[in-house]
Order: sequence, then C-alpha cells, then structure tokens
Amino acid sequence: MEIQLWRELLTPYELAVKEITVKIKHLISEHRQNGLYSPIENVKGRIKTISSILDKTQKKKIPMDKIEEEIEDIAGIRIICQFVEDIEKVVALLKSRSDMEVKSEKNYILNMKESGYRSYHLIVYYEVETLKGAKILQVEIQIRTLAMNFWATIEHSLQYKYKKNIPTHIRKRLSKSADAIIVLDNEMSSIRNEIMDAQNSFQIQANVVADVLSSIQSLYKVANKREIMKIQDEFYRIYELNDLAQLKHFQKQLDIILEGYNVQNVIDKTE
Ligand code: 0O2
Repeated sequence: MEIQLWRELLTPYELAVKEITVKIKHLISEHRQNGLYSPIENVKGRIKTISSILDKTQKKKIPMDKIEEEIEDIAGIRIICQFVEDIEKVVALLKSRSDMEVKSEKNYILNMKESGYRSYHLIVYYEVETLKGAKILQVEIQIRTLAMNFWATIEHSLQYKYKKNIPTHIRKRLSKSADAIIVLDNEMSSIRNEIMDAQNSFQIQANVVADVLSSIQSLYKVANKREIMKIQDEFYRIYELNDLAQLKHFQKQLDIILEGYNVQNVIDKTE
C-alpha cells in the first residue's frame, strides 16, 4: 500500500485516539474538581505503527482490504488505575457511555495469560467525523493497575529484544515477578481506604485553596488595597495552620464579603 493510502487509513484512528484521550482526561479532572476519588489515574493513547500492522497481517494472514475489520487495535487506549477495584468501575463507566459501544471484552485479570500478563481489554466501536463524513472505528481499550502496567511494559520490551523468544530462565523470572505483582496489588487493595482518604483530603485542600485565591482575585476589582492586604495576611496565617476546617470557614467568609460587594467569584463569572 502507498504511503498516502496508509495516511488516509490511519488519520481517523489518530482522531479517535486524541478524542478519547481528551474525554478520559476530562473525566479525571471532573472527579477531582468535585472532590471525588478518580478511579482513573492516567490515560495514554497510541496508533499502531505501519510495521506492526504489517507484522500482524502476515502473522494472521489478513488480506490488505480486511485490515480495518480484523485488526482491532489500530487505535489503542491504555487506562491506568491505582487499585484492582478501580478497574471494574472504569469498565462500568465506559460501558455506560453513549459515545462508544462495546464489541467484546477480555478479562485477563480473572484469566491471567500464561505469560503472566494481566489487564482488562475492551474493543469498542467509536464514531469520528472526517472530511468524508462519519466513520465508525474499532478501538482497543486496555485497563490495568500501575503495577500490572509496570510488569507488562518490561515484559513487552523483553519480547521485543528477544523477538518473542524470551529465554526460559528470563521467562521464569518474569513469571515470579508476575506473582509478586499480584501480591503487591492485593497489599495495596488492603490499605486502599487509607490511601484514598489521604489523596482525597489533599485534593479537597487544593480545591479550597484555589477557591480562596480566586475570591481574593475578585476582591481586587472592588475592595480597597488595605482590606485586601488584611485578607491576604489572614489567608497566609490560616494556610500555615494546615487546618482544612478553618480554611473552609475562611472561604465562606470570603463569599459573604463578595456578596456584600455584589460580586461573584471570578471562576463563576467566567464560566
Ligand atoms: P502491541 O505491540 O502492544 O500492539 P492479537 O493482539 O490479535 O495478536 P489477541 O488474542 O487478539 O492477540 O489479543 P490480546 O491477546 O488481547 O492482545 C492484545 C494486546 O494486549 C497486545 O497487542 C498487547 O498490547 C497486550 N498483550 C497481550 N498479551 C500480552 C503479554 O503476554 N504481554 C504483554 N506485555 N502484552 C500483552 P499486540 O498487538 O500483541 O502488541
């Protein structure tokens, strides 16, 4: 196939990867802005390289005109979670979306691969708008924990290095480390609530500080300098106390002052 034709084939997949990545990143920030724990830690996307597509067509004897039908992971999204429990939440979240339809799923967490590979895979149909009109594509979404990702990344590099023939002694080590990853994920799950509490209070504090700062910014437009300086000093004093309740109380007081000036917080005004 000519390079130009490859470009035509791959461009809509690039768009799908960009769109889905942005949407998932937005989900993370929506959770965090609302002071909620995000089951998604981060997301990455990639388009399969032409050489990797060609390797697959040769290996699986796929005719060139069946590439889009038979290669399901031309567009690939990888969602990383902190805990195993988050994975099913993410799967449910994706299944409930109206902008994608699940074609198939593979649960390599319940059914670990012989290699030791663990991950949850969804193949979804996703529609993009191109110059030639709407096009429905297949996208592979892999969902796994940070620990599973660590193992899979290393193992993938070794597969590449040894051209898929990893020596037995290294295979054995990989298999042992896959077991260690299961133990690690289980240990992390057992202190999940503790970790989530710590992360949540950090996020809530960050949100309150952002609100306070934008209120002070709004006051700059209406209040006199002396009053603002007093408020600012008070903010620094409270901030150093490291007491979330006091910070929240201070934010409420700022809201009342702003109401007195008949001004809304800068964030509300611009939205
Ligand atoms: P790459 O380089 O990541 O794109 P198939 O993908 O069609 O050969 P199958 O059974 O249809 O095989 O799909 P499967 O097993 O669900 O694998 C799809 C993808 O999951 C792989 O894509 C890998 O990304 C990942 N994967 C599956 N098994 C393993 C494994 O043992 N180790 C690692 N590290 N990753 C795995 P590709 O195209 O093989 O590779």
